[in-house]
Amino acid sequence: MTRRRFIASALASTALARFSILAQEAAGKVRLSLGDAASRTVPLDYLGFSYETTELSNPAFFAADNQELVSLFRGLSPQGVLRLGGNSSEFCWWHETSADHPPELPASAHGDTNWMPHKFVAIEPAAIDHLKEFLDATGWNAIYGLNLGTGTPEGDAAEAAYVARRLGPRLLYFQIGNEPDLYRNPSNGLRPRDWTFDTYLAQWLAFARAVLARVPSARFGGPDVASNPDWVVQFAQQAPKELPGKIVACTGHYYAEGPPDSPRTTIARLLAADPRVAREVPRCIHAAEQAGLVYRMAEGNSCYRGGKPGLSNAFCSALWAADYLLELASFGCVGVNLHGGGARQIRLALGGHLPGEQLAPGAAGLAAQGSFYTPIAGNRENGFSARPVFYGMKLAGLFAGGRMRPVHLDGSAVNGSAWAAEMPGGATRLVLINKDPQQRLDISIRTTDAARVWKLEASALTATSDVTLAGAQFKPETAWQPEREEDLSSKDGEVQLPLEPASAAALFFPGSI
Ligand code: BDP
Repeated sequence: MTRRRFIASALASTALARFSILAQEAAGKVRLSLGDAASRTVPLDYLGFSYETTELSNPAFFAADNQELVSLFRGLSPQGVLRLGGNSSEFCWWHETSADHPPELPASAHGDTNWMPHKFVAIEPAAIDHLKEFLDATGWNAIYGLNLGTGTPEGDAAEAAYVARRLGPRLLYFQIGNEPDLYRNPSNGLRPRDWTFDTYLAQWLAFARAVLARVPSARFGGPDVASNPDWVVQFAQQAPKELPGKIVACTGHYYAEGPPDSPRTTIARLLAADPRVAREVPRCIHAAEQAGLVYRMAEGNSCYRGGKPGLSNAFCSALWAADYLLELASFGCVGVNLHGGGARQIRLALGGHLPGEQLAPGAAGLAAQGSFYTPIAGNRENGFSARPVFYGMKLAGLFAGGRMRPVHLDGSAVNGSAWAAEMPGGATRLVLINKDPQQRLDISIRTTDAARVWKLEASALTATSDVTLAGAQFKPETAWQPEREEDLSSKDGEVQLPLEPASAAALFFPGSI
């Protein structure tokens, strides 16, 4: 998961690409124009969260009467995708009857150099019953991760049968195994060193066939890799031939930075473009589409190993998330799930480690409210709140249902990006992001139409609590509404937007521009 530094060297001009803004006119001045809309639509359920499966060990968490959590899910999107999985999905066992038992703990599951759970957690039917009610209350659907690492085909089939029966159409598909490309690494250790894609696929198919024997209507996504795009391509090419019509999605994960204790995990690097995304994600999407599948980024966030305090929970992560989610949408990715949940669950998923806790004074107190990267912090006892990254997701979600349009920028050396979409009915939406902490960006758009503007703002890239979108904060007790909408009228055939350093804006035009 190493990250290569991006050196802006040329103005990206390919359709639907991400644009770096290069020196040309006076610093900070940018002229923007749009190309034709893409043929595909950003799905209405583009946004999603990913949680550890162990979150289900408390059946009161994903429950319809957990009103604050329901409200924040609905506030993010009226329809989204909740993915359950992560490392902990490999160490959960299905406890339906007294005959069910946890598997043997693998020999690898101990010690300081192993980053997988070191104990098993039971999931009981009541959690699935409540999950169904939670999904109904939010309007969301689910992707459910089954245990390949330590599970058995029969055990998974029994769990899948209950989950499919209970969730019904709210279940989009199953995944089997989390990040199997890492199983052979000593920090994971779920399989021996000679583990390959071929051995993986053979085992995956045996599990999928066992599930299908119990649940003929089951659908699957995979391979849910941590970082190996070759496995995605191989999965797309081989798995659907073995199970025609049963596999619907390819899935992968992406963490922009990490680990949190590395000196290289900085805000500056988070906000610089990562060429790995533009290189590898389109390749995975292409492979999926060749096989008639979609591609979803089912897990990820700003920084792996639980996130980094001061970065993952700060405003910089909102700007990162808006840009990253829209970049993936421009490639044709059908959705992105950002990982989070309670620090307790993430620590357990990482073999008892949560390195961010040692990094800053107060970090342990912060962890008491949630993992550092979680978009929603809190718990039922103390209430829930939206973290900055949530706001970035919300901004990107404004394009759901629209068709992305390529953006052409002529401009100066500022770290920013611009995204556009044609919405149903012909309206145009823009998201403009200024990631530069010092330089204002003056954007001009040639149009005679006026725009409505929502600003995404905070006092600094490191701000953790004063983020607003259109002047309003997300509060679990009330439905979010914009409080400060600005109107930008056109003068001399141009709309001019001054975009403050470290901020973003959504522009709404009533028609095509
Ligand atoms: C991913 C795992 C997830 C972890 C996350 C992390 O799937 O369970 O919580 O990394 O490192 O690899 O934070």
